[in-house]
Amino acid sequence: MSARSYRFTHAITRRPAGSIVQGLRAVDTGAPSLALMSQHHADYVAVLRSTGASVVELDALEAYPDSVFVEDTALCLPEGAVVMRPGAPSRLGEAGEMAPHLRALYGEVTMVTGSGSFIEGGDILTTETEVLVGRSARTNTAGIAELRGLVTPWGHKVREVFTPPGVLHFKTDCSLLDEETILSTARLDASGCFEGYRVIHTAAGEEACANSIRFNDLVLMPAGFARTRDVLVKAGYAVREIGNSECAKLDGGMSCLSLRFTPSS
Ligand code: CIR
Repeated sequence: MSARSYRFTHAITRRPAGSIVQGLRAVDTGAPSLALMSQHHADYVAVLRSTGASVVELDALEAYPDSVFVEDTALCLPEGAVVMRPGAPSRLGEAGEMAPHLRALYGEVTMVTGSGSFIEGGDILTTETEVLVGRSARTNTAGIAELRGLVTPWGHKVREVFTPPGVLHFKTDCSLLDEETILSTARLDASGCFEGYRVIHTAAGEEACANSIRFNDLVLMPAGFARTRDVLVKAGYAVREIGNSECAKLDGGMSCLSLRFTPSS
């Protein structure tokens, strides 16, 4: 196996904007601190770079409060990138802002364009063998069908699954750990969507750390979830914990903060 689902030469991130205080959130638990979020963001970028990857840090986009969460703007595969159509109206324009940066690094960049198609990168988990896409309040069947049409010619299999009610994105509740292993909340795993994979559950009460990422040799997880961290360390993963208190106020975690890829052209 090539491990192309978690070995990456590149990542794109975007610095948080002052407008982050207006970012979307399911429940208001107070305004995020831009200073602390920026510090956590710098730590995150440093850990990505420590694996040897080249990390592009884009400037903050004040017009889009949630633009630090770049993952939702595109799906990056080895063969090419697909620019998403975010289902959150305030985020729709973010995708177009990302397109030129992807074109600078990729030979092939396509777009989801249908006016009724909505899809956000947070709903997409790419494993070694398939692309799982969760229907959610942000991602609909039309968006998934359009994505399937774009990536099938590149040799990818798209499987439509669903995001549990009340959960923002599919990947809010899961992450890829290696070729065969998924970190998942018990509630998402109960849907049966990971049949055939080895699944490690987040510890009870630690569901908020399911949004972690495997990036080259490291697993980046939000700080503060000791029981799940210990399970991962015991299972042999090299874990790095990153402060996530401010992004968590906006329902964001480790995956949202980067696009991770190895362009093949
Ligand atoms: C939003 O609601 O769109 C942002 N506040 C959080 C986006 C998190 N993105 C992700 O999980 N991929």
